[in-house]
Amino acid sequence: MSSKIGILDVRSREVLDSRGNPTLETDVTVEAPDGRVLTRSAMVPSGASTGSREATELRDGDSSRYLGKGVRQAISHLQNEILPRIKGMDAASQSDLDEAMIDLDGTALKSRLGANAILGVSLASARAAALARGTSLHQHIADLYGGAQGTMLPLPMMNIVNGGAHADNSVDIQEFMILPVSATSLAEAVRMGSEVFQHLKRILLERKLSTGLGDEGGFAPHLEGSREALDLIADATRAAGYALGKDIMLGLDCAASEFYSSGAYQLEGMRLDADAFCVWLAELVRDYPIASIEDGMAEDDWQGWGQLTRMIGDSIQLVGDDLFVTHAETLERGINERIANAILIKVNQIGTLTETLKTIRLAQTSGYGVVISHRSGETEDTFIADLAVATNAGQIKTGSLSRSDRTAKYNRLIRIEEALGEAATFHTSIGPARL
Ligand code: 2PG
Ligand code: MG
Repeated sequence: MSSKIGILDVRSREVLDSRGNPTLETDVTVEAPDGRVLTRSAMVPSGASTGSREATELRDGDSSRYLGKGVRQAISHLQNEILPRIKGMDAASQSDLDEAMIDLDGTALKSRLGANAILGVSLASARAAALARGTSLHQHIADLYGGAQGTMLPLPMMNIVNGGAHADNSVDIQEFMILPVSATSLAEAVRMGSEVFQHLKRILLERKLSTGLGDEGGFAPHLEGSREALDLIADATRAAGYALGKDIMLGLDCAASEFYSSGAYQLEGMRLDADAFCVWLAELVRDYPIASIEDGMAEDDWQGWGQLTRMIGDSIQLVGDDLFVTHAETLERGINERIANAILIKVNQIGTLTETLKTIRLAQTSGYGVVISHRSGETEDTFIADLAVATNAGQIKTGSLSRSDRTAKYNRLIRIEEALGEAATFHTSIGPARL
């Protein structure tokens, strides 16, 4: 009997993401070594504040359907090119499979076939292979990754106030996150986050501020600026009975590329050069217990990034998202130039599981922190929860404590923690996990 998990078929369809835009749901059917025919699926996420060097999300551009956002071209590439190439390949040989699709595409950013077409196959194949092997997805990915025990539950960074490209409010900073560092388990961290979230809602209501939600399920009221958002979160934390700076730390995603133009950072009515913006951020860190800042500087402002890293990189986590776009070579440049000290990992920024694991490996072996991340356009797919545990990433960013596209990931982590039982550990420090 062969031990191969042969790919029999691939199918894909347009389904809706959390913003109501179409995305791919891709099924991969395999034949297990014992002859069972099994099918598993994956859905592809989509960003709003995207880095300019991200892998290409192929959209039809046909304005008569879904305002041009249809993904039928990507689906037809799957049927006509990807399926004939990978049919019969072994779903357990993830790197061979991913390399075959990368070669077939032949472009740097997967723009010919579409990174969305390729990613769906890559993730669904991993799921099908796990099922055929009779193992959980996180264990299967841990086996692919090698070295990691795959038992560490990540510290969640919960985005409870949404701004920037994720909300139609007056807040320029994109994400205000809480990090429940005194939790002793993932389930407890989720409970703490939920309690702060509910108190925040009550406080917003009392102050006659909107409790409408942004794309990632955080509140999106009109506010004076970042300090008002941080003060509201501080009040909610205290009201929930937690000590800010002890039980709960704060995190930001500035998504600074979104408000950087003509060499200046333009936010909250100010126009700051890189020097002045670094000082502005350093003052926020001085005044609030902020433990992590993502995309504090714009993706093209490597000089500014270097300066920010020198200024506050020893005391807090600085996460590169649009800066590194989950790209190993770009991360390598960052490591060599001492830029940032952590990386955000998004599977659709790079387009295959194999390349994602390679970038995580590079970060971990270089002492950089790893934050596995959702996109603002998500689905009910929970792949990233398994990915975070499998690689002992230590941190995950997957939105607020509301909206099923966000809570699905927390709920999946709760189940993984329960299934791991005594073997489960929980990462409570910010920065690189001990491997
Ligand atoms: C980010 C992400 C996820 P988007 O900037 O980190 O929070 O947003 O998916 O819109 O790029
Ligand atoms: Mg970001």
